[in-house]
Amino acid sequence: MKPVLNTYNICFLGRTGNGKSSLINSLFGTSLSTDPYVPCTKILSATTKLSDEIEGYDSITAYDTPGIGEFSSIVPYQRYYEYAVSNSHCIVLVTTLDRNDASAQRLLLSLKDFVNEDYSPKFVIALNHIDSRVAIENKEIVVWNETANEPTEYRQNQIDQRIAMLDQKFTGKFLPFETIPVCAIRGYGLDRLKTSIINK
Ligand SMILES: Nc1nc2c(ncn2[C@@H]2O[C@H](COP(=O)(O)OP(=O)(O)OP(=O)(O)O)[C@@H](O)[C@H]2O)c(=O)[nH]1
Ligand SMILES: [Mg+2]
Repeated sequence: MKPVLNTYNICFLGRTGNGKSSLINSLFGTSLSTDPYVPCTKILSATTKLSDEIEGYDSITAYDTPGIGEFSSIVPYQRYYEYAVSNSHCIVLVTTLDRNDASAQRLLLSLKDFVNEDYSPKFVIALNHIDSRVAIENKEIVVWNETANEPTEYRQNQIDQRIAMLDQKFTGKFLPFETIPVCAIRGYGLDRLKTSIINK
């Protein structure tokens, strides 16, 4: 008998360094390579974990993709993106507070025809790196409440503004979505992100 896994597939896309591999590691306990300085993921990887978290599925598969922005065109990795998107029940765009969204918008536009209608896939934007530091006139602003492990009020205002900006930029361009603020390395927002990813 040939065993079959009925697996729920999740594809992570986004600019290099935005934290796709880190988020997968935090969400699913994997050990994918990450790097603070140089583009890290160079091939498509699929990690499958047995799970009864999603009704009707035996496992969860996370597709980690190479980041966009490393080359002036996305052609070198395009086939990976097309394959992962066409096999996914949920597509996660990982972004940051940085306002540079043009490359992600172009990528999603190029992948629209590869969405698998049979899966009625979800689309989620993970707003990562929300603990990134900021200095104004050489004075560092406190953006993270270490005790509560959550953004400070100052940072929460920026997050709210960024979410409104993402609504403007991505609504009607790919699939309906919700944006979840997260911090991969501090474990913030991960339960909410997971719920959004797996709730059909
Ligand atoms: N401060 C902070 N650092 C983060 C966060 N998420 C990821 N990082 C760091 O950012 C760097 C890049 O993260 P990766 O997970 O390698 O990013 P990636 O999107 O997979 O990058 P590519 O594989 O090049 O596409 C690593 O050094 C991570 O430790 C976060 O929320 N906050
Ligand atoms: Mg990576």
